[in-house]
Amino acid sequence: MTHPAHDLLTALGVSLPDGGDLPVHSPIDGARLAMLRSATPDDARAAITTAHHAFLVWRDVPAPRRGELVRLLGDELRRHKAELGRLVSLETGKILSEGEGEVQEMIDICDFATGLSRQLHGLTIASERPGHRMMEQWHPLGVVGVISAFNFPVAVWAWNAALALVCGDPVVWKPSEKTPLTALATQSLLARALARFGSDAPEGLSQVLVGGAALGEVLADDPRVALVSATGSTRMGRLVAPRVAARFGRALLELGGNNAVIVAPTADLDLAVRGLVFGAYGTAGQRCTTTRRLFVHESVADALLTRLDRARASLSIGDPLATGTLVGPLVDEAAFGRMQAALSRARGDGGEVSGGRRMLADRHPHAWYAEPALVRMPGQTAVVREETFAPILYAMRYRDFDEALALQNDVPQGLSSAVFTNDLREAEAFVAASGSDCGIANVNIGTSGAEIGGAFGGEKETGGGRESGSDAWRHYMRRATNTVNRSRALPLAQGVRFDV
Ligand code: UN1
Repeated sequence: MTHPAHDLLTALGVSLPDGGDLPVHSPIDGARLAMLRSATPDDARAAITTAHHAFLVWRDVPAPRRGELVRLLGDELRRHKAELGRLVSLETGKILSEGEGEVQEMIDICDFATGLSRQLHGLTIASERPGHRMMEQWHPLGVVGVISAFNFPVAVWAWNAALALVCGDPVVWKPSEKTPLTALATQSLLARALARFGSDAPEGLSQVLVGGAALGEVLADDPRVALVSATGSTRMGRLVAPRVAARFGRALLELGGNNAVIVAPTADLDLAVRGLVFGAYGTAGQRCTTTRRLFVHESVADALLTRLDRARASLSIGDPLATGTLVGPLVDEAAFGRMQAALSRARGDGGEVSGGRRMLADRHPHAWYAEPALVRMPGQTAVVREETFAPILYAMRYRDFDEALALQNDVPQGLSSAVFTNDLREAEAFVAASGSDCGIANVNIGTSGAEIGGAFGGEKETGGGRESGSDAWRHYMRRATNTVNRSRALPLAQGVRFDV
C-alpha cells in the first residue's frame, strides 16, 4: 500500500480486495492504484433483484423522508470534499480545482434534490364531467440503472442518484472501468449517510457494479430496470438504446457533443478568449461540453486567434495535483492516439496545427500528456464534424452570422453551444427557435461548466435526454392520471350515451 490513493481510500472508508482481475491506473503517471474484482453478469442480475425488492419498500417511504437521505449524503460529501476531490483528480487526471468542483456539483444536486423531495407535484385538471375531479400524480418508477463515463466519474452518478432516490427509485450503477475507485468511495459515503438515516431505508438502495460492458448490457436488457440513464460516447448509446427500446424500457441518454462557439464582430474578446481557453482546453478537452469548434468573424479573426494561440501556448501542462497546473493528462494511450489521428486528418484537409505534441514523455513514459491544439481549418471537414475527446479546437472564419449559425448546427451532435456578441439581435437569434439547435445555448459564456439547476443534455446524436435540474426529475417517476367521481351519476366523456 504505497500509492497516495490508499490513504484517501481509507479516509473515505473503502477497503480494497486482495487481488482481482481489473487493474486501475492513474493517468497522472500510469501507476497502478488498485486491483479490483469485476462483477459478473450474474452478480448484476442479483443486484437488480435486491434493488427491485428495495423499490417495493422505498416507494412507500414519504418523499420528504427520502429527501433526508439525500441531505445526509450531501452532508457526507461536504465533509469529504477534499479527499473525494483529490481521488477524482488521481483517477481521472483532472486538476484539483476541477476534482473538487466535481464534488461540489454532487453537493449542489443533493441540495437541489432535497428541496425537490417536497415538490414532486402533479396537477389538478378541470374535468368536463359534473362531480368529477381529474388529477395527475407522480409515482416512483422502479430501479434506475446508471452507466457513467470516466470524465465525470461521480457528478453524473449524483445527478441521477440524488433525483432517483428522492423520486423513490433504487440505483444500480455501472461506473466506467477506468474510474471504479471514485465510485466505491461515493458508495461508501452513501453507506455512511444510510447508517445515519435509520432503519426505514431498505438494503440495496444503491449498488455499484465494477466491470466491463457486459454489466451494462444486463442493465439494458433486464425489464426490472425501469430507466437506464447512460452517459458516454454515441457509440455506447447506439449499443444501449436499442436494447432498452426492445423491451420498451426508458432510456435517458447523454452522449457525445461537438460544441461550437461563434465569436461575432462586437464580442468582448477578453471574455471570448477566457471562455474559449477554459472550454476547449480545460479538463484536457475531456468534457462532453468541451468547445471543439470556433466560428470567428473575419473582422476579428486575426486578433482573436493570435491571442487565443498565445494563451494556449502559455497553459501549464503537467501534474494535475500541483498548484498552478491547468491541463492534466489524457486518460490513456488510446485517447492520445485518437487525438493524433484527428490532427493528421485535419492536416490532410488543409488545417494548420499549432500544438498537439506529446509532453512529459521522458518523465512519465506511461502517461499521456498532450499540448492543447489550435487548428486553423479552411472549412468544416469530416474530422471537424466528429467528436474527438481531446484538447483540439478547430477554428474557422465566417462572414455572415446566419452562415455561421448554419455551420454550427450542421453536425450530428447537439449538446452545447455559445455565442460571444454584444449585438442584441445576434444574441436573441442564437437562442431563438431558429437559432442554435443544441440542448444548451449560451450567450457570452463558454460551452462547458453548466450549473446543476438547469436541465442538462442535448439533441440529435447527443441522445435527447435531460438530466440534473429543472424538471428532469419527471424521467425518474411515472405519471398516473386519476379521475375521481364524487357524484351519484356516471356521465361518460365526450357525451357518449351507453344506457343499460
Ligand atoms: C460531462 O462531460 O459528461 O457542464 C458532464 C459541464 C459539467 C458536466 C459535464 N457540469 O461541463
